Amino acid sequence: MAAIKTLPTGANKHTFCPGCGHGIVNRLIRECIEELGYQDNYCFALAVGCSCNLHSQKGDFFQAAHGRAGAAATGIKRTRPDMLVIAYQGDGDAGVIGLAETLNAAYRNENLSVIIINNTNFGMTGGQMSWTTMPGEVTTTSTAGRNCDYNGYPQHLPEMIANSFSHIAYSARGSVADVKHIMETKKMIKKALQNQIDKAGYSIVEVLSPCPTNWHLDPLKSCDRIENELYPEYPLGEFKTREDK
Ligand SMILES: Cc1ncc(C[n+]2csc(CCOP(=O)(O)OP(=O)(O)O)c2C)c(N)n1
Ligand code: SF4
Repeated sequence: MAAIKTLPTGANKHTFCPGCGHGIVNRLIRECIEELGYQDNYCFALAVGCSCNLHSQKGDFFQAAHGRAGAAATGIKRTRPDMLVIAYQGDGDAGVIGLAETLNAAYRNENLSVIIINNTNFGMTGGQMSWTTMPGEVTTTSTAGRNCDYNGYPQHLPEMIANSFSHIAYSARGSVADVKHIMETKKMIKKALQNQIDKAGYSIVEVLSPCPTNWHLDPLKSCDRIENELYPEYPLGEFKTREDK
């Protein structure tokens, strides 16, 4: 029997928790890489966090120090401009500890594709509060619920970058909570990669992603939470496109 669909090049059995959105996003990125013909010429600049699980996949990876994937990706891209370079990070890595590197890479309009997983917590280390944690959300470091007057309010990195650096190529937010949004997110990721191929400059895609383990919800209820709680705080869509330039 002929195969009608196979795994994209480099995809391997992953080591994320069951129901985690990281695995879906990884699959989307790999499909896009292959569809764009870059399966033999790409490199991930990997964040510290659950992103590290990408080491279970095949391909080229550079393990950056925590928060430094924006700087590491810059170095790789400047050294190998022919290579498709993807900074793959969590919200804690890109926003909390790595904000300087993230903003400066965008400010310099580095020709990069940055994919950020927003799961509203520091997943790998046990679910601590991140800057994306929702108001009132209970985490291991906000046990009474996030008090925004004391801890600050949720931050919106794609909007922040789109509003601050109008010269970048692309800024968007997607979701992997259901099939429709997974397909829309794939289009966003593909645009971010195509922009890099076209030397259009910096592209960032944040993806709302379930973390069933630290949310203490089953995978389906985690997707419901994204739809019901996260969409009002984190609107989906494109905040900056090449056409706006
Ligand atoms: C310099 C440094 N500080 C802290 C840590 C501990 N640490 C490892 S992963 C992580 C949080 C990652 O959270 P996030 O970026 O949101 O990614 P997720 O795991 O949720 O995908 C932290 C604080 C570290 N490894 N290095
Ligand atoms: S801890 Fe959360 S983000 Fe990390 S692999 Fe598990 S479900 Fe995914």
